[in-house]
Amino acid sequence: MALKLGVIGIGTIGQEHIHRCNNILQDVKIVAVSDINVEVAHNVLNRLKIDAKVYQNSNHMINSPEVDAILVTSSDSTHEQFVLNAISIGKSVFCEKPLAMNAEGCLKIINTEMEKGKRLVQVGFMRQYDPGYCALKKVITDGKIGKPLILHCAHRNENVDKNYTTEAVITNTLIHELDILRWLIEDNYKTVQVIFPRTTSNSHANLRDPQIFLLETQKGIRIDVEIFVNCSYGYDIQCEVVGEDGIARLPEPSTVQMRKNNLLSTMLFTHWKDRFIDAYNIELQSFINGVKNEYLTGPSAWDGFAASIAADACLKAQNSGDIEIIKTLPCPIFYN
Ligand code: ISE
Repeated sequence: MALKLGVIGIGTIGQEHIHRCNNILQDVKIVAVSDINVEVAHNVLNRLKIDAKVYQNSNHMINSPEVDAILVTSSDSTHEQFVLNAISIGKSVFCEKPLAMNAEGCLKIINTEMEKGKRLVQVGFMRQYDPGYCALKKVITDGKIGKPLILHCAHRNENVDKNYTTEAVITNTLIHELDILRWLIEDNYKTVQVIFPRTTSNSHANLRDPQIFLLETQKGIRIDVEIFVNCSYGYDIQCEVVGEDGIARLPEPSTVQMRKNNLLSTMLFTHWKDRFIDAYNIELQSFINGVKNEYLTGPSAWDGFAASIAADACLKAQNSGDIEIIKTLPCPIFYN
């Protein structure tokens, strides 16, 4: 029997997930969606040719016996409460990142999940399923470049809208790096400092762009992450690991090479939904299988919490200009 899903929020990622659930993935059906704007929701469902019930009140949808599990794809600041509402009645939730706006919010989710006695939450850290990052991790864990010493990373978006702020660089974008780098090198963060280079003239009033995050891990690895969300040339994710015996780089996604007009070129993606399409498909299928088998294995609420502890320190460092401590807690057996 197909897993019956209800989706909260039908922005870009909500629409992408609805489409993949009903057209690409196995054993799943979108039966309901909720959005404050019911008319827009109906229009989106018509366009996607999906027959699902539309709710204005997301909590009514969460409580509906017609819905087995929930996808939270609403705006970032609403995630925490929807996840809490769903897991309090024992329903599994796939929640887009960030799990909550700070570590305190993630901790509430962790405590509720642990009280329920089983994993109910998977966080949308899709890069853990990206074939490129998985291959890079294998090179590191196989010891091919020796112990990692330094990581150079960049996360560039072509542009962002006017609502995007200096803080959102951390809570909405850097949060992916904070998760994936911790996963990649199996280490926790110790400190962070934020550097603001000259701001691009493509930015706007409430956004300092680009920003550089200098992180140190507990094993002494140094990481620099450039976040540049108005880079204007495309969507570009870079990661280079400098090890004792060699260097390993995240592979470029493969696109066709062209020779034309005196140029040798390959296409760059312009949007994250295309760059990470395989990872999104695999992560969501893993959630669906996990709920059906009553055993979730994907990025957990603890991963969401660990990334948010680091994000909180990054926010502090943005304001202080100092090196801020990242206080990591030991992971409970429940999440091992
Ligand atoms: C967006 O929400 C994502 O999750 C993308 O992966 C990230 O690259 C982008 O910066 C975010 O705004």
